[in-house]
Amino acid sequence: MVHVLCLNPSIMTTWVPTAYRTHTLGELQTHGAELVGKDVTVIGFMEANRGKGAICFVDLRDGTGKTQVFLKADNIGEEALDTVQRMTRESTLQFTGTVALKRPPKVKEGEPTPPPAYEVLATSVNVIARAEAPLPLGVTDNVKVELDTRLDNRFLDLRRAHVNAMFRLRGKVLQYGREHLITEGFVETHTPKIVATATEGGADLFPMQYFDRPAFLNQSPQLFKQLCMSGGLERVFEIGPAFRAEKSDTYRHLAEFISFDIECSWANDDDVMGVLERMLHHIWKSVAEDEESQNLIDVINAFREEQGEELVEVIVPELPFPRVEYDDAIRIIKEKGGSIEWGDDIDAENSDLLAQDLPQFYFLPRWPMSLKPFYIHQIEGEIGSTGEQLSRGFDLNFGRDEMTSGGQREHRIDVLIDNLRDMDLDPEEFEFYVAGFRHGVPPHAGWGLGVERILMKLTGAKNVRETVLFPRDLRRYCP
Ligand code: AMO
Repeated sequence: MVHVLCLNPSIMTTWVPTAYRTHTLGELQTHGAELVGKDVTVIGFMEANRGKGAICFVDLRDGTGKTQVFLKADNIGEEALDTVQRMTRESTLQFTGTVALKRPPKVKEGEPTPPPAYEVLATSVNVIARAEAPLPLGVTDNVKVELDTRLDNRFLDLRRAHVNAMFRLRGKVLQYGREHLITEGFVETHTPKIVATATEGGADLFPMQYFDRPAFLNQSPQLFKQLCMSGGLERVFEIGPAFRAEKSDTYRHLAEFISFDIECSWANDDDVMGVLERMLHHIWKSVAEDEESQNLIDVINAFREEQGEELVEVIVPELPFPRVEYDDAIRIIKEKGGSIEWGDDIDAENSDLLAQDLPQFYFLPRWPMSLKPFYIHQIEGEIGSTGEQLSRGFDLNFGRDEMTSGGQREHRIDVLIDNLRDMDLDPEEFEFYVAGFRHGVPPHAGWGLGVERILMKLTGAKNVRETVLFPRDLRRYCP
């Protein structure tokens, strides 16, 4: 089955020819009428070759589309023709030739005539790289391949249209997210990934050697983005790697993921929930409305249809997202027969019960302080139904899965130090962070969003690894 590849060249406003091609294959199709009779040089992967004797047809694919190349012994010479006829699939070939209107396919009566297509009548060929045969996995065949085989051969897996579309869409999602935050006055920052202390708890740290001292890979930009607030940057965001040595071997846990973080001064938990829902609304709306993203979703759906899987529907979520306070969430889960007690974390199975009525995005605000990290602000004077201190920490779920954690932060240095001690952490070890609170810090709030989990929801992927080029998990760190 042949899928149309993805990028729409009409959206590329500044196409610049390169040393290896004068035109992309997508461009040949969208601008074919203007190019008929002109000489072009194109390059791509050979999906298939057909024809024996004095002629041959090549299906050539690049990152923007596909084009048929027609070879005739009279034009190209017998030796070149023979080379192409014996070429292996997925080899890289460069052709020079003339653009021509392709003969229209025969259509049955009553069926619509397809739009005109264009081909290249080749006058020369250059074999850039011959692909070894057999391929470790088929690029265009409709054969089920195990995820491990795919990840071991990701370079080839990526040539499959729906996989390629996933990563182009990933880029779009980040673009829309950035775009939105910039309109709300956020500035993009980068914080260190090599750190001296834990951020999110000691157990999940990857140790490393930093010259002659021990160090760690950072679990989250948390402490540094807060220091930016102390420094008066007011509104920052970061899209960068976070590392967790989690022993969880599940469909949604990675050892390295991309954390999309914000931190916002003079703001509380409600304020940053607003930023989050507006950003996600913008992302979903843009995917639903931007032609290029729609094209990518269509490619993903074409594959899903072939596999007999449910098609992805991009449903733009309504604003505001529902909010179910922790207290109420526990009550609802209990009413629905879930096994949970006040003070327990809400795992995916119990979230399934909430998701019966809330299949999309919903916030879970006001968690017990005991379940949240030391940097979260408590809600003065507010206690839950069992008398425990409530916090300004929240989660955002999509159905059963957690997408985001966030909250207002503790900005009062004395309470912060107490919180550290209460959680058996040594304030001395956090001196670089606590110091940022000594000279006054704006009240502030923020959140961290798992990019891969968002992509899962948008594309219907069942495993978070599908959304990562080269995933790192309990078992895999190569390639
Ligand atoms: P938290 O630890 O909940 O919060 O992480 C935030 C979000 O990151 C994603 N995530 C993961 N994704 C894949 N694999 C993992 N192992 C993994 N761990 C987390 C989830 C999660 O909701 N500092 C806080 C955020 C904040 O308060 O600003 C933090 O890191 O989608």
